[in-house]
Amino acid sequence: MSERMLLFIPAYNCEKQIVRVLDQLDKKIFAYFEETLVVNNRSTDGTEKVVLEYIQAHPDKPIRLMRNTENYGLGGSQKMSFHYAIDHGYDYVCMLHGDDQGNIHDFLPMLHRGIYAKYDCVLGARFMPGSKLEGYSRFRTFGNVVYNFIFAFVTRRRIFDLGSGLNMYKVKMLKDGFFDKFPDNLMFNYVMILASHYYKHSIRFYPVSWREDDQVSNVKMVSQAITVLKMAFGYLADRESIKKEYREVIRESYTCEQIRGFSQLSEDVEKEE
Ligand SMILES: Nc1nc2c(ncn2[C@@H]2O[C@H](COP(=O)(O)OP(=O)(O)O)[C@@H](O)[C@H]2O)c(=O)[nH]1
Ligand SMILES: [Mg+2]
Repeated sequence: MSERMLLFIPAYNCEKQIVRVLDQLDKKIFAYFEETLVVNNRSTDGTEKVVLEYIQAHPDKPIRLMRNTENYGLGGSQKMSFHYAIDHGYDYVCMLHGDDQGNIHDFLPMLHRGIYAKYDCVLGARFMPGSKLEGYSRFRTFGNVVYNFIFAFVTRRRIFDLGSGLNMYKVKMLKDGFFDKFPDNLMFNYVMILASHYYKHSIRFYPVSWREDDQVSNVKMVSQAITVLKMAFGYLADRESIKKEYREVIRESYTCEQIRGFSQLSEDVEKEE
């Protein structure tokens, strides 16, 4: 494998779903991804315990369990993982949410065809021809489509999702840390879309499936909708605002500790391929 790819799974209080996500990871997936980081964002449930047990029961899977030094939010967990990818010499970094709403296999045709190589990022899209939604209310879908249009107006390009849980980024594009001051919460990806306009990143939306069954969404719909709208129009009024401090808590760095690695044996096998 000449291109090195990292998969990371942000996980926060998803003890019921995380095992199903790890079960998605099979030989086809590991043919592309050298290692998978499960990033436990200081869950208060049994997330860490079930992941630990899973790694012990599946020594053949190159899965590493990490724990953030503090709860960094979803945006902060992405920053931590992006920097891990940069520091460890990866070429691509892919995120898959830990609550089993998406499916990494949706990206296989994209990986197989090498589409990722032609863009700075490939963003999983839930609201695009070819996407599949399960358990999403019409109201929620409608709200998302309206917001996609607003962001399309602001960024002057078609937008099919503001932040699904399955995205792939070229590490080269992340190296200067342009995202370090972006929000640490669930709004991180919205600002990433605005930034792609400012920094002229090339984006490819790719249709994915997304389901909601036993997951609890933490998106506080109304308050978040208003904040997001302010961000979009704030950027429209002043594009330099993309460089401002978006966080509530300012941090120097985003760090984690390893709770459990994978066996040397599987690491050696990986290297030989
Ligand atoms: N809400 C929340 N999710 C986090 C955090 N850290 C990691 N995550 C993970 O981020 C993903 C998205 O969160 P979720 O609340 O499901 O948002 P949504 O699916 O985008 O509506 C889930 O897989 C969580 O496990 C955090 O601090 N807060
Ligand atoms: Mg979710």
